[in-house]
Amino acid sequence: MTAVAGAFALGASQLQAREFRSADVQPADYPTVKAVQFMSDQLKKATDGKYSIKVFANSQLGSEKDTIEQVKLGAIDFLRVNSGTINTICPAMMLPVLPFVFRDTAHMHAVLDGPIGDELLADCTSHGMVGLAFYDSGSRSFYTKVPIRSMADLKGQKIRVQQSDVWVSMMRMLGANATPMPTGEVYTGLKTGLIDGAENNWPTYQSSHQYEVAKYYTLTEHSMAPEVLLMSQRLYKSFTPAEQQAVRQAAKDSVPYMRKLWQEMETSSREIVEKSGVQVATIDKAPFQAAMKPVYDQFVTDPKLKALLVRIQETK
Ligand code: BDP
Repeated sequence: MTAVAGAFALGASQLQAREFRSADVQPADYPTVKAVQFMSDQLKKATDGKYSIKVFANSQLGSEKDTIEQVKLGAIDFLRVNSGTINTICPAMMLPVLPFVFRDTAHMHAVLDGPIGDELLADCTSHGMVGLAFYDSGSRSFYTKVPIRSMADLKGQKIRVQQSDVWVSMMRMLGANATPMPTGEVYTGLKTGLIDGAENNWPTYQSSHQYEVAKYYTLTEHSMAPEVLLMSQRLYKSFTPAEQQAVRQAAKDSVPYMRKLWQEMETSSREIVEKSGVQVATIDKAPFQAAMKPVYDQFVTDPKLKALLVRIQETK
């Protein structure tokens, strides 16, 4: 009798089993993609096989801008995106993008792992999404076809940026010409000369092969814009409270896993790039910090955001 009941229960849950779709612009072996696959395994265990997630890597479901719209509508279930693009929808997400806002990785983790991180994620809730977790993305530096020895060398350079006003403004403040475009188009843009340079972390620079076409990497480390994992609010609302808890937990559990992969890839990507003959240069960051500072007053005007910014800066 028990065995029959058990078998029936299994059949019922199999009937209901659902595989959700998650979008990512990065390639299949990138830490963000692997982390969401890890999360899927956790979720599957926690829901007795009912729910799992399939990650569509490599911009298969569209650019970040497009997939943000789709997750808002509920057409895509999950989305791993960068704070640099999602801030066009959830304004609080602009704060972790701001130039030199984090002193270092430890400061960033202290902010994002605590209540401030939860408040930043919650800002997406009123926009049809539920923010689940932050993932690391290291720091972003410029890479160009010509050496950048001082800030003046960026003047007039066509620099690709993420599709967001705050990035366009930051480039203007440095004297560069901002060219917003989806990440999937940057390699070709560099190769054809549509743009002169871009800025990103080691793993993106390497895995996208951009290092083969823009061979001067200058360590400005001007932004630590983290990655964000979101889901459609419509889907979230269709879950029972226990399922909502399970999905949040699975997302949180994937964070340490992601961080380990991230550290490994930062090192290996840098090695690959340096071995290929890319010229890596350090530079005095102070002029960059000073030139980009007005972006704070320009974009952080809402009193709530201002208060959050102060809390970020005061976090030990
Ligand atoms: C990478 C992020 C990716 C962004 C990309 C960009 O992982 O999500 O799309 O930067 O610059 O670091 O657009």
